[in-house]
This record gives sequence, C-alpha cells and structure tokens, in this order.
Amino acid sequence: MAGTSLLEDTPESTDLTRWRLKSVGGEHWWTYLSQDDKQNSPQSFAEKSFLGLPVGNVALTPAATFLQSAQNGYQYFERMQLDDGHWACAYGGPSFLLPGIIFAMYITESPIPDEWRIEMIRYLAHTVNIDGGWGLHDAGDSTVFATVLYYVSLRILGCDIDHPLTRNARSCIRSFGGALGIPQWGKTWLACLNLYDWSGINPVPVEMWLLPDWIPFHPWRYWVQCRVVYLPISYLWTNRQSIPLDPLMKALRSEIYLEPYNTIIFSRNRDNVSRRDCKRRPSWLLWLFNQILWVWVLYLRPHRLVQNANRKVTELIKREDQNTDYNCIAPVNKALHMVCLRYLEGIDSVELNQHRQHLGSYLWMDKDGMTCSGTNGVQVWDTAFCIQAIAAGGLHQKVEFRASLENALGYLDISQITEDLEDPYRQIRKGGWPFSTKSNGYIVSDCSAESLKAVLILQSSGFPQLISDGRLQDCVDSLLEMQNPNGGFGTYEKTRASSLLEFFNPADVFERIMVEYSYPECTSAVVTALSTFRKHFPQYRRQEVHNSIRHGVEYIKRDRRRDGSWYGSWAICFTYATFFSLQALESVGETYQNSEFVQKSCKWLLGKQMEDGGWGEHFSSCEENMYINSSNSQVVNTAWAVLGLMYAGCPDRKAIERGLKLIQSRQQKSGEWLQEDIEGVFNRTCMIGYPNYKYYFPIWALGYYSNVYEPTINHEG
Ligand code: LAN
Repeated sequence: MAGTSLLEDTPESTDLTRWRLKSVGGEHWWTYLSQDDKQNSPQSFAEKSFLGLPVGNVALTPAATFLQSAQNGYQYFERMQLDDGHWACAYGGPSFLLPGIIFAMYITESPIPDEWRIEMIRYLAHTVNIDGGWGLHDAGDSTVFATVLYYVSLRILGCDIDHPLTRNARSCIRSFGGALGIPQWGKTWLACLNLYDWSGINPVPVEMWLLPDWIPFHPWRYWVQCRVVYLPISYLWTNRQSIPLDPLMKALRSEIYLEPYNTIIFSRNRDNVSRRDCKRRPSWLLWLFNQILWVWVLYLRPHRLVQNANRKVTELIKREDQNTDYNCIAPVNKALHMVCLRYLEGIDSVELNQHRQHLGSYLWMDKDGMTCSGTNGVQVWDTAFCIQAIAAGGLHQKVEFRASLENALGYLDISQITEDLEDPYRQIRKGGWPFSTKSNGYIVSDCSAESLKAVLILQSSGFPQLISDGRLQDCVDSLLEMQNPNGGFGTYEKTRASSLLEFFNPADVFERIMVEYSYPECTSAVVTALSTFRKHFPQYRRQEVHNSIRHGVEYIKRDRRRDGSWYGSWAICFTYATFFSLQALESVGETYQNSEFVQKSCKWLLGKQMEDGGWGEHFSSCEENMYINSSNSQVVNTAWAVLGLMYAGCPDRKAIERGLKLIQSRQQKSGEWLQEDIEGVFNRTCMIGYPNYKYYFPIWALGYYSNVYEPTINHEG
C-alpha cells in the first residue's frame, strides 16, 4: 500500500535544473539559483543524478571478473563525490521530521521559501499511501501520527482544504477517529501550534533536571537522542507554550477532530493512542508514575523550583546549540529548540537567526521533492565505508582512483573531533568521529571505528599522512572510554542507567529509546578497528586494547541468537549485524577453519540464500524480531551476506559466487546499481534510507572476493 500515489495530477514542481548542492566543511545544503546564475554554474554529475536529470552516462567496458565489476562500480560512485571529499545522499524515511521543521518555521515566523514549499508538497504527493495517509516511515502503513502531522504541514505550506492531498488525508484522519489518538510527540507538536491542550499531555516537568545527578533515573542518564528531545519538550510542556490562535489554526481545529474543538476534554485523552500507531503499550508503571506526577505538578510543586528548573533547562538548551553550531544532534531537537527560543529570546534573536541559517543542511532535495534528513547528512559514515570498500579489492592502489581517495581522506581529516567539551553531561570525545559533520559535535562509537580503519588503510599504503599518530591514538583513547561493563559498545555514550527505565518510555511509537544499549554492530566495528590499530601500534596501551578486544568479542558471542544470527538495530537487519560480527571475529583470527561458532553462523547465512543466489530481508524483521524474507533479493543484503561468509572464510565458494553473480547481474552498464528497498532502521520501528549502501557494499563484496580467492580466475559462465 505504501508509496502508491493517489494523485492523478502531477503536482507542481520547481525547475530542477536550477538546484545546486553547496558544501562547506561537509555541511551541505541545496540552493535554488536564479535563471541567470544557473547559466554560470553548470550542474554537476552528482546534482543531476540526485535530481533524476539525464547525466549522460557512459557504458563502461563490461566486467569479466568480480573485481572489474567493483571497479566499474567505483567509476560510477566516484563521480558522485562532492568537492570536499565526502559523499552526500538523501537520508529520508521517517515522517515525523519534516513536520517538525515546518512547524518550527511557522511558530518562529521564519518565511518558508517558495521553492521549498513546492518541493515539500511534491514529496508528500510522492509518498502518500493509497488511503490518503502516511506511515511512521515512507514504507509503512498509514498512522494517525504521520497523517495528522503531514496534514497540518500541508495546510501551513499553503494547500487549501480542497487540495487532493488534504482532502484525502482529512478523510483518512476521520476514518482513524480524528487526531485525538495521536501519540505523545504528535500531541506535543499540536499543542505548540495551539491545536491541542497541554492538559492532554502527561507531565514532562522541567524539575526532573534538578534532581541530583546520582539518582538512577536522572535524565542525564537517558540515551542522548531521547534526553535531547525531552529537554526542550520539558520546557514547552511546563510553560504551556502555544502560539496565539490565528485564522489558519482556528480552521485546523475544526478539520482534524471529529468533534467540535470546544467540546473536547483533552485531559481525558492523555493516554489515548490510536491502535494503528501504538508500537509499545505504555506500562502500568508509567501510568502510575504519571498520576503521581500530576498530583505533584498540579498541587505540590513550589513555583520557585519551576523557575530554577527553567533556568537550568534554558542553559542546557543553549549549551547544546553552541556545542553543535546550531545544528543540534538531530532535526527533532533542532526544531523544538527553535520553538523554545521563540519564547526565550524572541523571533528576531541572534540565536534564532543562527538556527535559521542551519536549517538547509537538514533539507534534502531530490527527484521526488524535498524532505528532512534524519541527521544533517551521512558524510563521515559513507566516506569511511567507501574507502574500505575500495581498499577491499586493492583498488586504492590504482592511480586513477588516487585523487578521489585522497580527497576522501581529506574529509575524514577535517571532520575528526579534536577537542573535548567542558560539559558534565558529555563524555570525552577527542579523537573520535561523528556520523555526519564536525559541527554536529557528537562522536559515535562505530563512526569513529570505521573512520579509524579507513584512515589506517590509506595512510599505511602511501597516502599523505594527514592525521598524525597522536590523533589516531586519541581516537583509541575515546573508544576505550566508551566500552560498557558487559564488553559491548553503544552508539554515542556508555550506558548510564538501567534498561528498566524502558518501563517509563512515554513515546508510544519507538522501542528501546530510554537508555544506551550495547549493540553487536557498534561493538564489532570497534573490535575490528582496535584489531587493525594494534597491528600498526602494537605498543600503544597494549594491555587495555587487548582487554577491550577480548571483552568486545565475548559480548558479541554472547549476543548471538541460538540459530547463529545477530539482530541488527541500525539496518535491516540480521544480515547486517551478522556481517559485522563475522568481520570482528575474523579480525581476531576466529574463522570457519578453527571455530564451530563461526561455522554455525555461516550455516545460518547459507540457509537464507534465495533461489536466485541473493539474500533479501524485509524491514518487518526489525519489528517482528525474526528473519523475514522480502519478496525479492536485495543487492545490499546480498553484499552483507557474502561479505559475512567471506570474512568467515566459509568454504562454500559456489554459494558466495552465486551471491556475487546476483550483484553483478543487477549492475547497470554505467557501473551503478539501482535503488531497491529501504536499508536502515532505528528504534526497531522506523525505517530510514541509506542510498549509498547500494554502491559501496556491493563494491566491497565484489572487490573482497579477489582478496580471498584467486584474483585472476575468469568468473564468467
Ligand atoms: C542514527 C544514524 C546513524 C546510526 C549508526 C551510526 C548507523 C549506528 O550504527 C549508531 C546509531 C546512529 C548514530 C543513529 C542513532 C539514531 C538516529 C540519530 C539515526 C538512526 C538517524 C536518526 C536517529 C534519530 C534518533 C532520529 C530522531 C528520533 C528519535 C527517536 C529521537
């Protein structure tokens, strides 16, 4: 159902030949040139390709070997590299991000440029489901959450009530029982817009930030993505910040509910979450906790305490803004910060202007319109993997690829975080790498690990020594600090509180968001990186590195399922995590040849190979917690599976070659691969796209084959 457009008419579009992608220090944003300027700056290959415009592809010499296929793949992908060395991409999927940006702009009276407006509407026309609604993510069935937020967005963007998109969405909302059953984050946005009453949202009091830090459930202990969202929400909730009612909002009040607005008793809808939205029934503990909180906030708490807490929260909001150069960690808290600043500093404030300037880096324009990315890009992550993919087949030694790889190394050089923060709630970060840009400011365990590997590979094979030994050692120092007592690694930080806090997860639509967990993917990335690092620096913190690897491996082994697979949390799904885990085991010398443990995982992978030689995993694997085949094999899943088998040293060469042939058969004459199903996920329920995976993981698999087997064999036939 998802993605089938209801619209007979093609929605209005801008002139796609006028869009350009600017990039400075990795921060990238799309601009819309005037007709005159357009003539002076021709569109690049990457720009045309993102926008679906003809690129004048040349047919490459057909590949006779897997390695040549890899090479052809990179000949295409290389052309997509931006001048500052990184690769950009659409990073869309989730449906609750774009509305946040639109609402924040509306609330802060920031004009929405016409070209954005037109393209956002076009994006929504492209992704609407047959029933007129939208899902939690582009591929999902319609929910109240997404449909109401997008409906309000469309109205703000200028669609009137008779526009086909709004008309259909409205009847969809009505058939779902109206907007009252929207989950908590949706209720919050509606309340900010004065379309819902704050009394209908369970308490998120600012005072929680005044608790002593040692308290086991103090918010500083939450998973960083969760704490940064509830920080501005606590300010908005406590201070009941809604914009004044204007004619549009007045109209919307009568459009999104079944009953007249004034007759709704919002306080009775605090726990009302539509069945189609609710992924996680709130626990009775949360319910009880909320009742206690209501008594506290309504009758007990002293006013002075609220004032103090407001001060503290304001300080924390501003600190996050400064630490991230007004990008914030992700678009959800960025949008909410903007709303807070309207009240804290005013719509003309310097701070709000800073935020406005960085809005563009979250908005991605492509052939289907404009949407909001999950972060301000995937720059470091994609660049680090791309380098490793090329090197897997030794292609980094080829002169023709040297310049582009030097450029990629240059990007990793400028995006490494080189100093720590004076901030008690932030851990050390010096030497680590973020997911996107340096200005994002947060290092991630696996982004640091993948970048460290990429730098070590290039700098040890004759590339310029851009990053000093000391800086690489700093990265290891930060990584060692991030290991959890169970041996595993989380994403941004060490686990700071018990997973029991999950009973208090108020978000209805996401699972496992309250605290950091250890993940096999992140742990494997770090284990592999430390194993590589110690080959180059055998003496550096020798014992600690050794112990960290050992504990990491123990965690990875413990985390495996009985059937031999690993559950992946950041991409779909078991093939992803199994690839990483087998790679980590190989890095410490554990392979099919000497380990029954590895043999079992190979058997599991082989058991999932499809008739056509490929692998294909459906996104519902993530939610259902078990392997579910997609209807067709996918190049990305196939690449992970064969990579897993090859790292494991699986002797079933035929199966591996069948997988690689499938990948080869999907390669276009230009060297590229076409987009297939969505690749990524977060919090078990929300899918997110990693469009560059379809380039570098196949390249990696095809190239790596020549590393494992004889490179000279002709694989045709
Ligand atoms: C990401 C994107 C990258 C991802 C990997 C590096 C792939 C992973 O291995 C570690 C976790 C990380 C960094 C990650 C965490 C959660 C993010 C930031 C996202 C999936 C992108 C969007 C998502 C963010 C939480 C979206 C906002 C939603 C909330 C529930 C707060």
